[in-house]
Amino acid sequence: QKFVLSDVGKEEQRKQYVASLYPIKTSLSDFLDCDAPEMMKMATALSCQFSERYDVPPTFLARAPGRVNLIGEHLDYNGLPVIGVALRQGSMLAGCLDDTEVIEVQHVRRDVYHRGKLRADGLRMALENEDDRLDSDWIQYVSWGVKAAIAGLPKGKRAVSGGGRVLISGDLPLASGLASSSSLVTLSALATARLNRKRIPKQEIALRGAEGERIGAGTRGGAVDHAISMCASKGCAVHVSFTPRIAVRSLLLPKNAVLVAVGSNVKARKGFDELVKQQFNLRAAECRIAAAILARRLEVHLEKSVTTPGQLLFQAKKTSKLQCRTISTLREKALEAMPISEVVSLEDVKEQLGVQEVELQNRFLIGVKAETFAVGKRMSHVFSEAERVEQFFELLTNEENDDRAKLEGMGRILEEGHRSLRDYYESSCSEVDELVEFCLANGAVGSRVTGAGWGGFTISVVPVEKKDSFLKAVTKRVGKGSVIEVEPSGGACVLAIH
Ligand code: NG1
Ligand code: MG
Repeated sequence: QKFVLSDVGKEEQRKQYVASLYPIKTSLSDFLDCDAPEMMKMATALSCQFSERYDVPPTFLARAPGRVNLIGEHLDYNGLPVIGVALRQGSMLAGCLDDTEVIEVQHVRRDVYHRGKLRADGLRMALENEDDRLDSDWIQYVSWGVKAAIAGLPKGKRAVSGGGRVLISGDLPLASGLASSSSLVTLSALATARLNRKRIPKQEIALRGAEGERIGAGTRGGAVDHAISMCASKGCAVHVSFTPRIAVRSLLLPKNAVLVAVGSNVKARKGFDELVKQQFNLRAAECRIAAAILARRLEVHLEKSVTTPGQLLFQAKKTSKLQCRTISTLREKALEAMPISEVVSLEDVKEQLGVQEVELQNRFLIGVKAETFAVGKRMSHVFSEAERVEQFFELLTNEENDDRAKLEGMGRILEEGHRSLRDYYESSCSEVDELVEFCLANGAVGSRVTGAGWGGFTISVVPVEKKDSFLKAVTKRVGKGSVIEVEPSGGACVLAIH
């Protein structure tokens, strides 16, 4: 037989495509990515409860992990890379398909969560009259995931109805910066693909989930939570970049370092707490405004649709006059063009960008109500944080660094990251700052606020020999439920049950 190069190309492409699809596992330990008895118990209990509640056994399980960001905080929606780790903790679901066009949704904690029904396209149906003290907000997250997935499913005649029953459980602390909301949205999108008997790429689910959450919750966040949840590899940290398109790389962590997430017990419920949502969205608006002003000052052309610092860097690299190949040179140029102390008013923005009220509202503010914008401080965080992501990546991938150097380097980078979030991005709070100090005083080589902030969790790097004493000290301070020893999990997947 003749050797045809294009066939090899096609076969390679096909293999790559298959590898990009969300995985379907056939054994429980593969599905869970571990043999931990408590995880096995959780999955088995979920499956049993499903059978009890619905009188039929589930035909599949699905799980989507939460994540903890190591570095690159508030960079995803700014179009710049983030490094994080998928957690063993996350959201899990048991489901079965039927030939209706309705999805019945229940949570294992029926003492806390209302049950509900969604149309197969994600539209919410009227709640059944149950105890109205139960939380019904949570079903929104499910509906955003379903809607997002449906919008992304391959077009064409749908032969099946997409309906079924699902029972959901989870073991992530809520509203704490560990992506509890995104893991539920991602899980729901994944389950929707399954209910519709469709295999779609992991990254597609991640992007759809992020979009669904942005539209649904009204928070102007990015896709890092969903990307890590879908694309992580077991035992590894994940580097996610967004410009020009989403790309994921796995990184090995040094064996002498233990990562511990410690909660402040201050909740920041972005999706439903208007004050936190405004703060979060204000930061995103400040960054859009800053990127657009900087683009003008540095004479870099930005598309109207993407005014992010990430896009600024991408375009700056292509602008030969600027000689700006790296994030460090861009940072220097940005500092010259926009001092840290610079604050602009609404009038300044209009004047400097030459925009009218309508464009200002629709392109930059997007629902944010504010009079002034601390553009200098925000850019100081964004560019220095982007440099820290590069340093972190280099630290972990350069073979010349031994584990000791890696441990110490990670610690230093986390510490600098915290100072930047506290002083320049102003997304921490006093309880979290005190907790960071406490972690450092009890053996961590680096510690910082993680996730969106204004409360929630911290992440610490602890030398393995100090692990026990560190865990003891933090558990005494915040309680067992707020301490997570990070065990890097693989990404979301489905378990087919026959
Ligand atoms: P958390 O705090 O886990 O909800 C949020 C955003 C992320 C990212 C981080 C800050 C959403 C769904 N999540 O995460 O995209 O911007 O804050 O780094 O908006
Ligand atoms: Mg969230």
